[in-house]
Amino acid sequence: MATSTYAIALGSNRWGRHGGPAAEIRAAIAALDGVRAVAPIIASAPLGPSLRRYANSVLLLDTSLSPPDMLAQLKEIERAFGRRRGRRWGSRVIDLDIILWSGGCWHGPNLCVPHIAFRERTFVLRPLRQIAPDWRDPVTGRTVRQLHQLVDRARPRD
Ligand code: A4P
Ligand code: MG
Repeated sequence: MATSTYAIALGSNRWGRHGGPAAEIRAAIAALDGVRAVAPIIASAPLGPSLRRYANSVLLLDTSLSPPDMLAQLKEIERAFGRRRGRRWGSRVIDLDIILWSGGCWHGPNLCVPHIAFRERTFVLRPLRQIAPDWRDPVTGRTVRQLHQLVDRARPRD
């Protein structure tokens, strides 16, 4: 089966069974198959109502999984890590989002790729730029490097 590449964003702002947010991120990376690049973990100020700071990273992985199957695997890891369903944007042990897929766009009932909000998020674009600066967003035609420069200019802090 054909292999494709995904960029997956990881976020945590709660302690879990593996330790603090950065430890939870490292454990989630270890739980995934096909990982070929991982950006250094950063600390970021929370976007939204949560008060706790986040640890964030982005990784690239190669797999033959379709986008819905990839999402199912990410949700399974979130469950195994003890993420509770609750308030949207609430504190979480681990949040795993599909940011980009080498196949381009995917629109399903529970899945939209590219991730709808990634172009505005420094905590996604900064790590993503370190591992995939030239990846082109299929919607805007801009590279990750260009998208990062745009948010950085708009909001120099963070
Ligand atoms: N879904 C649709 N498209 C995707 C995709 N590309 N990747 C659906 C993953 N999931 C996708 O997400 C809700 C549903 O979105 C999923 O079941 C899936 O079917 P969720 O992760 O279960 O819920 P959520 O995380 O509460 O909502 P959402 O929209 O993912 O929240 P965000 O936008 O991810 O925001 N601040 C900092 N500094 N760092 C962070 O990491 N994260 C959030 C969460 C807020 N503030 C943050 C951070
Ligand atoms: Mg999410």
